[in-house]
Amino acid sequence: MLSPALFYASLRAANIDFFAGVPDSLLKDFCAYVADHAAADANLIAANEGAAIALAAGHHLATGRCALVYLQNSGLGNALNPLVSLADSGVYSIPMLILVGWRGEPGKSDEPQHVKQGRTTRELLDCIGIPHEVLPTDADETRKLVLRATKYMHENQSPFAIVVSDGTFDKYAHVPVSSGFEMRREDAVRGVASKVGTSATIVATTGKTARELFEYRSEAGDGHASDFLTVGSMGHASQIAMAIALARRDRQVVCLDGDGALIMHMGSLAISGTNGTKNFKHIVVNNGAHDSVGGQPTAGHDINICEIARACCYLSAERIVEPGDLDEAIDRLLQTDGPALLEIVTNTGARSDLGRPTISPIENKLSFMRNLEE
Ligand SMILES: Cc1ncc(C[n+]2csc(CCOP(=O)(O)OP(=O)(O)O)c2C)c(N)n1
Repeated sequence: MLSPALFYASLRAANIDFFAGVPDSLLKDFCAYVADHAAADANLIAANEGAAIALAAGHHLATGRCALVYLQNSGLGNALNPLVSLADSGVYSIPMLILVGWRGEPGKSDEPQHVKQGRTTRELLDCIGIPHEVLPTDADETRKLVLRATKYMHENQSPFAIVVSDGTFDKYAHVPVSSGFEMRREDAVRGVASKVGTSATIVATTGKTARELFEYRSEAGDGHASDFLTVGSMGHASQIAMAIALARRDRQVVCLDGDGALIMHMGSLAISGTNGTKNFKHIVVNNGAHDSVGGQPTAGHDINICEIARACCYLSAERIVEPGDLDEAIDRLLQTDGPALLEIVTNTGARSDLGRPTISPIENKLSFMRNLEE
């Protein structure tokens, strides 16, 4: 295993001292080390992976140095456009080092949403002409790789990628900061699912929200047909929900979103606010973190999501913090005309024994579509 400290030191020795990215579970120990050791203004958790590429580009334009961009391979799609139309040697030719968490690596078992992404990660990098190597666990080999990458970036003035297999990094003891809020995401998810029941439709966001919803439904004997789990496609649950709400105006359609996901594609709020129908209800469980992949902070607790929603033409937006307010707030949301938003502010954290959906995405889709036809 590789020490995050050693990798960080190798990067610093190569003059890489600006970091931007979207966190990933495979990179969480390295990301936690960077968070504890880089200055706050030298480690920006970006809205999405494309924005992280743009931050690295801006850093290079201002300083002439290369930044490190960290991302899960799921985020390569978000990064693709600025990689080929900004950083590419045929356009502005901007060097940067890209650290890619390799979910779904061939030969390792992973969730369905990671399988194709994992199989095509290196092909995708080949296809856009970004050279890449797998991060070794040996200290000397790692230092040599960083030197090779640096030499390439300087000589070619273009990006280089390092792909990181599961289990590469040693554990780094990171003490998560408690925001002090009483509720946890799971309290909110369970509260919503029990109130909304199965007559309404829920579209849940990527990560532990969908997993907690799935577990609640199994325990409650509700079945899973009224929920769409959106196991991948982070940030897009609200638009899936909105289009369902448009097509099925007789149904309450609830998007159960996360703050990281909301921020990732925040532009969709404007579209939901201006096109969302009466039956479109948007719940954001705001724990101020990318909790599902290690608890790295988002801007969620610093921004005013309700004000943003109102400014985007949502007809109403309410924020609750106290567990005792949850039931009534959900009742109000369901009774109010949409597009309407409810922000539930929570702390981070999840049960360590949280399970994963035991039905496949296709089973989820088919039973969900059958349920919608009823
Ligand atoms: C495009 C993309 N980038 C990154 C990820 C990795 N990822 C999965 S869940 C998650 C965090 C989601 O944060 P939030 O929406 O706030 O929900 P929370 O986990 O805090 O409940 C991340 C970064 C992903 N699945 N897809």
